[in-house]
Amino acid sequence: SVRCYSSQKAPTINLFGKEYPTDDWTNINKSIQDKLERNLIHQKYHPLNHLVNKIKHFFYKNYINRNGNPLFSVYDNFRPIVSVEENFDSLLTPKDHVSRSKKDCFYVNKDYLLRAHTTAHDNELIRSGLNCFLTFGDVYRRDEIDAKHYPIFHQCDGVRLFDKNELFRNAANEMDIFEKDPSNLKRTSEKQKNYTLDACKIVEYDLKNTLTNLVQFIFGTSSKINMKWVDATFPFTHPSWELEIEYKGNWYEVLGCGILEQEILTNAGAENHIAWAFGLGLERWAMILYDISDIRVFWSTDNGFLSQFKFDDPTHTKIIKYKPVSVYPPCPIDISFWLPEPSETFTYNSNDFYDLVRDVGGDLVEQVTLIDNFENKKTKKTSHCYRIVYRSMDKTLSLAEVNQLHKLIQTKAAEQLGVKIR
Ligand code: FA5
Ligand code: MG
Repeated sequence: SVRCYSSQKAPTINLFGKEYPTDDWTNINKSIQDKLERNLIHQKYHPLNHLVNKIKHFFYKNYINRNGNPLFSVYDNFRPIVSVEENFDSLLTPKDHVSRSKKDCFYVNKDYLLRAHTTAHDNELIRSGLNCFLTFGDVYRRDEIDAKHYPIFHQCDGVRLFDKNELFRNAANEMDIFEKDPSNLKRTSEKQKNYTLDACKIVEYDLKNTLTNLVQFIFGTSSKINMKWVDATFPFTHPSWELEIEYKGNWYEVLGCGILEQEILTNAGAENHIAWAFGLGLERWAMILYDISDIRVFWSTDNGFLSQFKFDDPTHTKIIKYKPVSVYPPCPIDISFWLPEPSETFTYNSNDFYDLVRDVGGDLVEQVTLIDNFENKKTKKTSHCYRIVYRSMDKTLSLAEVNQLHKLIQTKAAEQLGVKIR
């Protein structure tokens, strides 16, 4: 079926000054395009920039090689456009995995997308011969809109490879990374098929130790923090874990990690190694560190926000708590419509509507929620009702202003998604 935007789609899309051909997969809207070059992690005094500097500092300070140089190389300047191969195939994501869907990703076209995670660069960096590296960057996922979700956020990925000598040091003559005993050549909950349990346990310990120390370093100065490891699954690691930390009485997932699948190392020319990998969400960390309750404020250009972070922090121990600036009242309005009947022209899904609202309303939209969904048994038609909460970070919105915006959303939804406003 043809997607809703295809009727008005231009033959190319311009990203970072380069024209990319569009096709049925293209679904990058203008509000995303406008933010591609904001470069928040490089903006001096931005809270994400502070956090990136702290994480770099932690790895520079604690991991030094024999020559006194930092062990980890840092990459924080890769463009977010990656191939489907890099984002998914190179990481063993099955061809039919849900995470590939254009419902969830921003595709440039069928071959390229805005990376959905910074893990997308792991394969290439391992292939280039690196053993330890960190990548920082903006990542893109189509999602609902609220204080905790924004279609662009930022991640830091880290990878560390070990060969036999690095892993076992003085015991290297006695121990092996690769299993020799045929009866142990199997995948279990604790290890991959070809690796020994010893090797997996040491790598698991090193990974968890590194990340626990990082958490202590970043948050520990403010108060005692509770954390717990939870078993997880990723296509590219096994075993895998998530780390949750407690903040104001709730548990928040702050990272995913695990032992990199051996096949990825082999494909990247690093056979004879075992590796750990992790990926963490910078906004999550910054929100906890600075007490920021709304993820949209990271995009604020308001001085009331940015001026609170204007400090130099040479020791990387300064903790400040953010005072929210959005004191203006929310304005909720509902929108109801009949979904298009299945046809060749329109295939409705809620994420298209969320994107459209974000596109038209920009950051004046705080939240969109589906509050009612019913089918008329006779006509077989389905109706959706969404509540859109409008709120500005900078001022009280007038009713006239909000109504105008709401009308525009109604008109565009009818035009672009083929829905019938009720
Ligand atoms: C990943 O993206 C994996 N690439 C992480 C990984 C890397 C696992 C290497 C193993 C090895 P996930 O989708 O769970 O996993 O996101 C990782 C982190 O990003 C989460 O723990 C969370 O801190 C953050 N995150 C995820 N989704 C969002 C979101 N919508 N908004 C803000 N932060 C998010
Ligand atoms: Mg997760």
